[in-house]
Amino acid sequence: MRIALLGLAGSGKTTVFNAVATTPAATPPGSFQTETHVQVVPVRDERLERCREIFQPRKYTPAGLELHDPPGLPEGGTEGDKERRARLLASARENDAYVLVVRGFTSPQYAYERAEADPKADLERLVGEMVSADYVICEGRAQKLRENIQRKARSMDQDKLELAVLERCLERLDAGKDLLDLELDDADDKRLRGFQLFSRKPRILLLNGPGELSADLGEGLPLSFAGRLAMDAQIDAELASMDPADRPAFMEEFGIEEAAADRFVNEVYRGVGLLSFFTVGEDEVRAWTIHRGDSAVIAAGRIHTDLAKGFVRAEVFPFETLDAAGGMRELKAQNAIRLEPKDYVVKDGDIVHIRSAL
Ligand SMILES: Nc1nc2c(ncn2[C@@H]2O[C@H](COP(=O)(O)OP(=O)(O)OP(=O)(O)O)[C@@H](O)[C@H]2O)c(=O)[nH]1
Ligand SMILES: [Mg+2]
Repeated sequence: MRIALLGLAGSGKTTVFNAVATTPAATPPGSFQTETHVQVVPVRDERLERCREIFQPRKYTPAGLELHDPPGLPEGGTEGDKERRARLLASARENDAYVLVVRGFTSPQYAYERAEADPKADLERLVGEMVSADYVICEGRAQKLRENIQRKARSMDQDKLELAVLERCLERLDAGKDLLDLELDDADDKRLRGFQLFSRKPRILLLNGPGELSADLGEGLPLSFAGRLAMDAQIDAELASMDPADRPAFMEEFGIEEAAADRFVNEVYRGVGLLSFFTVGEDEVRAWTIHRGDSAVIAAGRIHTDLAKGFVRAEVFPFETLDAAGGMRELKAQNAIRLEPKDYVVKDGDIVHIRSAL
């Protein structure tokens, strides 16, 4: 899973990145950022830790979210600003989901158009940029297809089908509607996938600052949110940079109940509809991320494409059964391992072993 932080310049994305990631970004917050920071954020899971205890594996690999922190979208209406925004958005398209970071703190130290926070206005602006970037892509391609059809190009039949789905998208974008809940058959979904539209991907709203998340933030916009959270990233980043031994006292002082990384990961998992399944053994105990509703053969493919190709059956049992049994020998004695076919829907916390003919 590849997740990107998107926001206006100086909304605190890099500070959020530092609060969530294991090591701080190369460009410190507040300085001019040109590169995208990337880091895999480990998904902490007590169930996996218990598996480690049981198997004492040589290798231990938690699930990870690949987090990207690109430079922010500059404000300003010059041609240069517009081009830079377009370029930054274009390079952010290949992510699976987005966390939209809006500034909820006042700061005179950064080159903002205004020092005061106005999360509602900033969010409207950001969403507007994303939607119009999608519009430009759909319209540009639709124009090209209309020309092809008019001159009866060889690809005309396919072009007509593609144009039809793009026109449905354009109509919705025009009406200020999301494309996430636009129901498409598999063929149309595939036709659209290559465009990597923001409006077809899940987003989470993150208010960065000391304030509470007001219930109406994010309402009534053309893009909807699958999850919402507030974070005082500067404090959380400071916490993340501390010696683990000093953290509890700091958390107590600032009334922080859960580390930002865990809240962030949980909200992304919940919002995007992700779950973890585990593979276990003395060699390795490992967690894998898939989407809710994914089948056993998709899970197999996450581990290795050969396992999906040669899929015979999946041996499955829930983590809780192993936890209660205390070990594999006890579990086997209880006959608790099920054999499941390709289309079995994998559950969160399933422990899976793929039987493959390859
Ligand atoms: N008071 C306060 N300041 C913050 C917070 N988060 C970030 N800042 C400050 O805001 C400024 C911008 O923070 P960055 O994290 O660099 O913001 P950014 O979105 O990564 O900026 P760009 O990469 O330039 O778009 C820095 O001076 C931060 O110290 C916060 O939660 N509270
Ligand atoms: Mg930054």
